[in-house]
Amino acid sequence: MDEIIISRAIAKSFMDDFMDSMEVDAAVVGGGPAGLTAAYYLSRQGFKVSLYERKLSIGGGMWGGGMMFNKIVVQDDARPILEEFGIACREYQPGYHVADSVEAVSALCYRAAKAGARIFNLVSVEDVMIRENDRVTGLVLNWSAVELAHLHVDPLTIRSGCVIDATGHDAEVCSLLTRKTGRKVSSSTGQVMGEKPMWAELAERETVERTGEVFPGLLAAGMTVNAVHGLPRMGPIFGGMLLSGRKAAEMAAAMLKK
Ligand code: 48F
Repeated sequence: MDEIIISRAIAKSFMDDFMDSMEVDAAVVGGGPAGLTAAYYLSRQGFKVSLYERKLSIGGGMWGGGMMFNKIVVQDDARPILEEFGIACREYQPGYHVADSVEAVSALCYRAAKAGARIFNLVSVEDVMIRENDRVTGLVLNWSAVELAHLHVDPLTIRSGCVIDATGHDAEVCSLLTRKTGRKVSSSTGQVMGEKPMWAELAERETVERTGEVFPGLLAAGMTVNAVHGLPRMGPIFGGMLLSGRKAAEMAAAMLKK
């Protein structure tokens, strides 16, 4: 065993993937359930997709289920998505299906990667690229370690046909867009309004209904939708995240085909 060959294999393979991802069809920010689902459905259709996740582990807020009881609940509408991913679930009572959160995250991650999505963990999106036609055309990336250590290191940039903000409760891409450029997103105030108190039924319905383009070239999926539009949170029911991710993929695909 030669350590240098191992090191070369890692560095070269990573750089090949990174170089090949400099221009993609869709860039997903955030590796929670919404982002992973969107990445899977887009990749499965043959689109070139990269996903950036700030943390070491992919999965966002799904690992911990509810209050660290590592089970999740989904409603009837979302059960076919669990089945599509091969995630076992059982009906707890009519309309409420329970799955294991560790199995669910693992399956979402595995199937997204197998479908062809390039998943880059430990990478933070710190800015967007906007071009003359006032459209989001790419992302500005840096290592999360740089961010955490507050190092003054300039980032790198990728070009993308569209961007999906799936960064969860903080709606980070939408927030930085409004903050840095003064431009408005499609919420009623034009700003990221912030999520409202818990109301599972309403939040689950609206998160799916309001999933979509919030600025030219930029779509919101998952909890980002609730944060942008000032919708309630829903807690550990995850069907809306999966359905929103799938809808974002459908809308992105339609946009890319134009
Ligand atoms: O928070 P997260 O799981 O968002 P989601 O997919 O699902 C929300 C649920 O987990 C739950 C809920 C609904 O049941 O209330 O909270 O909408 O995943 C978002 C991921 O985005 C990453 C973050 O680390 C997390 O894993 N992230 C956030 N900002 C950035 C980022 C950024 N600037 N760059 C890269 N990754």
